[in-house]
Amino acid sequence: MSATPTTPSPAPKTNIIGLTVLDYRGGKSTLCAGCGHNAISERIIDACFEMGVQPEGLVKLSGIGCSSKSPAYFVNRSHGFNAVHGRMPSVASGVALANHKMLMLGVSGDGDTASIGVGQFVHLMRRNLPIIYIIEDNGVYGLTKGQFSATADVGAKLKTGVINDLPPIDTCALAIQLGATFVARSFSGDKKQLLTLLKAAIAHRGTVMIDVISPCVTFNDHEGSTKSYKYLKDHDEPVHDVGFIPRFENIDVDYDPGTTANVRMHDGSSLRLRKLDRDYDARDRVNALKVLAESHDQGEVLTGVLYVNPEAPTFMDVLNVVDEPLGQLPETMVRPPKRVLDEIMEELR
Ligand SMILES: Cc1ncc(C[n+]2csc(CCOP(=O)(O)OP(=O)(O)O)c2C)c(N)n1
Ligand code: SF4
Ligand SMILES: [Mg+2]
Repeated sequence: MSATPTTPSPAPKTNIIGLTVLDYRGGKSTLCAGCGHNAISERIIDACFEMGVQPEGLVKLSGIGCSSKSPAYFVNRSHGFNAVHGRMPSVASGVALANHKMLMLGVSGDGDTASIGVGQFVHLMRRNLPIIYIIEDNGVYGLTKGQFSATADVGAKLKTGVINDLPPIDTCALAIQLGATFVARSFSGDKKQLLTLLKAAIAHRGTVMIDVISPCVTFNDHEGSTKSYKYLKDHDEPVHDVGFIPRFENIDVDYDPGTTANVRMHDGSSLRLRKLDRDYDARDRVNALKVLAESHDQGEVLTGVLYVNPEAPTFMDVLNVVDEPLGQLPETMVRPPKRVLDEIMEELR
């Protein structure tokens, strides 16, 4: 009896560097099923695959929290550093200085960033260090059973009935005010928008800060929560449709010049902002702060690219860092000769 011929399965899709999406996978998530953080990890995998990120050229950084566990769930083949609670920015600064050729991706939580880590966060934002800094924002400390964080809205209610009466820190407004050069807000449930933002973030040179509302299904997804799936679905207000054109794809010019702003990124790719009824220019910093304040007063969650400035010098430009990674320079280049050290000692006499 002859065996029935089997049709070969199609070869998996590969990206510009010949890898499949499986090459960007991480370990199995131990977070709660339905946690917004899991959806964000999936989008990071898709964005790295679609942008052809070299896994070994990626450094994943985080602090402490459910959100900060996420880097274990994407791009296994990269480097990773899980810092102390709220202290990821100083570790990231060290990594950037040691090897600025790496792509740096930080994942933090609203507690890790806006509560214990706010001191480090503000200094990171004012340096324009090349890093993608994602806040997985659920308004609570998920890992320690759901206490309010500093991004919780006034009047938000915990499962236990406790009401928050302190005003929230708007991390996007803070980042814009302090000098971050790509500031966006999104929602873990908005696959298309989040993927587009992450792809644009990978192409940006400078500090990218994306606050992603990411519901905690275990402690903050009930009636009265302002970071729940239902609240976001009812109050999400996109500032524009976001389109991103990577440099290695054909540029399909299907925009209307009267209603679209194109922003050219440093790697030659461009970010396309399609304005809807609101005449929004993401390059206007003062206006970005104004619309954020207005939307907050109206109880809206503005999503999209709120502010972008692709021309600002990065921390590496300001420091005039040599092109070769500092961590790879030979000792002969980093150690001053005895004569120079003797001169310094002489000056100190
Ligand atoms: C120095 C220090 N203080 C407190 C804690 C306890 N702790 C662990 S995670 C966490 C908050 C995490 O909240 P968030 O960053 O919002 O992450 P989520 O779990 O909500 O994703 C706290 C207070 C700690 N680990 N270390
Ligand atoms: S406790 Fe909340 S934040 Fe933590 S994994 Fe579960 S749903 Fe996510
Ligand atoms: Mg949190």
